[in-house]
Amino acid sequence: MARLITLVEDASPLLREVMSALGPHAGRAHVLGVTGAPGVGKSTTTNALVTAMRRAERRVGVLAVDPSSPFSGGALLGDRVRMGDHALDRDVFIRSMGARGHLGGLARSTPQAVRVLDAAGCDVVVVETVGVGQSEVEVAGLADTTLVLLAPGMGDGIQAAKAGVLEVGDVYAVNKADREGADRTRRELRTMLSMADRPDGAWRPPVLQTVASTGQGIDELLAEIERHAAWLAESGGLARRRTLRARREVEAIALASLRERWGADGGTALDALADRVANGDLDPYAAADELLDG
Ligand SMILES: Nc1nc2c(ncn2[C@@H]2O[C@H](COP(=O)(O)OP(=O)(O)OP(=O)(O)O)[C@@H](O)[C@H]2O)c(=O)[nH]1
Ligand SMILES: [Mg+2]
Repeated sequence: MARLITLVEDASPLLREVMSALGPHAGRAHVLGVTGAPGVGKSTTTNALVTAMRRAERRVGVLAVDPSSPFSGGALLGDRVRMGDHALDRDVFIRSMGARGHLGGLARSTPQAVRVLDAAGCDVVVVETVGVGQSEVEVAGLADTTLVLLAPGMGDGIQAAKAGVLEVGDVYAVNKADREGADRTRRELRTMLSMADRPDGAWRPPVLQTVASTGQGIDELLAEIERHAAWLAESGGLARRRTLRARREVEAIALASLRERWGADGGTALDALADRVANGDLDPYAAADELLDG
C-alpha cells in the first residue's frame, strides 16, 4: 500500500496500469472526510474514531492531507504522535501526504490514494484535511460523509459561515468540549444550520460535542457517522456522491495531463503564448484555443 501511494504521489507512469488493476477491487469503502481549522483536533479525533472502529473490527485507512505543505514530513511527525495508538495495528494504515509541488497535486493524488486503500480492503478510509473552502482539495467532494470539527472560541458561528463550513458538513462536532464556551458554540452552530433551506427528507446534520483527547463523545460521534452512511445508502445519495467523486478524479487526471503537455513547469508553448498575450499581440481566448489545438 505504501509503495502504491508513493507511485501516486510521484505521478508515476505506472499508475495507468495500477489503477486499471485496482479498479475491480475498489468501491466498497466508506470514505469519511474530517476537516476543520488548524489545531481543532482533527488528528486526535481521527485517532479516537479509529480506536472505536477497531473495536468493531473494521479495517481502517487514514490519509492525512496537508495542502499547505509541500512536504509530508512535518505533518507526519505530528500525526505519528496523535495517531500513535495504532502504530502496531496491522489493520490500520496511516499515511500523510503533502502537496510536493506537483501540478494539480493533491486534487489528483488524493482520490487515487483513496482508491488504493479502498482496493486494499479498508472498510473505512478517513481523509483528514486542514481548513475548508480554501484548500486545493475539497474534502466534501471526495468523501461519502464529511465530519466538520469546530472548537469553542476559535470556530464561532459567524466565522463558520464565512468559511463555508455550513454547506459541507454531514456531521458536526464541537471538539475540546472540556473548554469554556462549547455549549455556546454548539447552540450557535445549531441555529445557523437550522436556517438552511432543506427539502423534506433531506439529511439534517447533527451537532455533537467531543473531547477527543479523552474519547468522550466519540462513540456517539461514530454512531452519527454510521447513521449518515446508512441514510446515504438508502436515499441513493451514495451512488450520486461516488459518481461525483469519480467525475472529479477524471477531471483532475485530465487537467494534470493537459498541464503536463503544455509544459506549465516552465514549458515553451505556454510561455510563448503568455508572452504574446502580455504584449497585446494575442487575446487570451485565442491563446487558449491555440494551446488546446496544439
Ligand atoms: N483540551 C483539549 N485538547 C484537545 C482536544 N482534542 C485535541 N486536543 C489538543 O489540541 C491540539 C491539536 O490537536 P490535533 O489533533 O493535532 O489537531 P489537528 O486539527 O489535527 O491539527 P492540524 O492537523 O495541525 O491542523 C493537540 O495538542 C491535542 O492534544 C480536546 O478535546 N480537548
Ligand atoms: Mg492533524
